Amino acid sequence: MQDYPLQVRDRLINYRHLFQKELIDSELSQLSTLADKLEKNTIAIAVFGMVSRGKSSLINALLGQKISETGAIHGVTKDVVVYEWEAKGKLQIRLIDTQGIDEVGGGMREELALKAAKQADLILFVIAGDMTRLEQEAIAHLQTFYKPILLVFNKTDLYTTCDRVAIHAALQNPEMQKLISPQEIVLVAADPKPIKVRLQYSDGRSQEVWEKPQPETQELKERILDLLNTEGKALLALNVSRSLLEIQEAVTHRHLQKLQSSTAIATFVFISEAIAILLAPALWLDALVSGTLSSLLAIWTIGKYPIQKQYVWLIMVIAIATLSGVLGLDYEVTRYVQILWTGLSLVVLLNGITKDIAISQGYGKLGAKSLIEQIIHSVPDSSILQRFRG
Ligand SMILES: Nc1nc2c(ncn2[C@@H]2O[C@H](COP(=O)(O)OP(=O)(O)O)[C@@H](O)[C@H]2O)c(=O)[nH]1
Ligand SMILES: [Mg+2]
Repeated sequence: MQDYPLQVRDRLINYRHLFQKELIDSELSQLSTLADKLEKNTIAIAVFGMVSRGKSSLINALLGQKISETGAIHGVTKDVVVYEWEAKGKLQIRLIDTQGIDEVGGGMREELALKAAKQADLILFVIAGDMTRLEQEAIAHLQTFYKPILLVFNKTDLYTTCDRVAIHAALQNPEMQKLISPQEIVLVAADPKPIKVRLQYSDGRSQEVWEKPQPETQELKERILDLLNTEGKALLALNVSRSLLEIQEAVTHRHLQKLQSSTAIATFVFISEAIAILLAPALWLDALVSGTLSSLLAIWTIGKYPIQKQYVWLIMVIAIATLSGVLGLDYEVTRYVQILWTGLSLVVLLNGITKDIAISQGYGKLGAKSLIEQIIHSVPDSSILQRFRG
């Protein structure tokens, strides 16, 4: 398999280098964070779901100790909380606890949870029984960000084996399979309820006591570690590409806005030049004036878009057109040739900028989009990323 993290890193660094001037501070620091993530191979796993499904309990069970606060009341987990899990080979794993997508005072916290989910390379979506509409919508939404999801069916201790099988089967119906494939569903009991056990003593006495069963999360743990082992790099590369793409889209948006104003200015310059050339009393004078104006415009535009250096030749063309005017070649011909040159060069220049913007936006050498597609198309059929091929 290709070393995708390395490829993303190259693109990220080159992009940063080329567009240094155009990137705002928050984007620059985000790029540093992303490069760092690639450097350290940090995988973030966000635990997501509705309130009281046992997200915090699950994290405690995975960590093997009670770190995250849990409870029956709404909104125990106040913020997005990050825990370091055991380092697995070269990967560093982070578990991110989030608030429920439906918690009291929703809006803001939901946004926070979503932000955490966006940062995540893998999502554990915790449910505890049949899925609600909100849960289905949330999963579909997360998938639009190319987020691979393991569906964690928690609190299985509350169901009889029969009910458990029925719910599991329901989660695998054709409608549901559009969201989650059967091999992406894992059953756990993160914090099973205490059960009554009867102790029978040898002297005939017996006593009933409450005993707390061990969490049942071993299968999930193995599934996660196995997944990271085979797909960790692809997940990491995909997620960083996705963040890079977001930055590229923001930069492109700003470019396009600038381009609009450049086009307006260029049109204005061209029309004034054309009028000036047609009306000018002395050819050498208007040639000088219009040549200077066009050159300035070209330099200004090229300066705005550093990758436009290849259009420097346009300045030469404008200069030659100007020179032909100054040298006083045939008056009529020179006049029209000049207007033509100026107009044409502006069109080529603006066109070039537009094209370059389109390239840097996603599909070009530096674009994250093409890389995302490459990654998704190169994964084996058994991959959790296979779902995003469509
Ligand atoms: N019976 C049972 N209860 C659980 C299980 N996991 C969590 N709970 C309980 O569900 C409640 C909510 O858990 P919590 O982890 O705070 O949910 P969160 O809001 O999703 O973080 C707590 O009272 C937990 O003890 C489980 O596997 N079985
Ligand atoms: Mg919680």
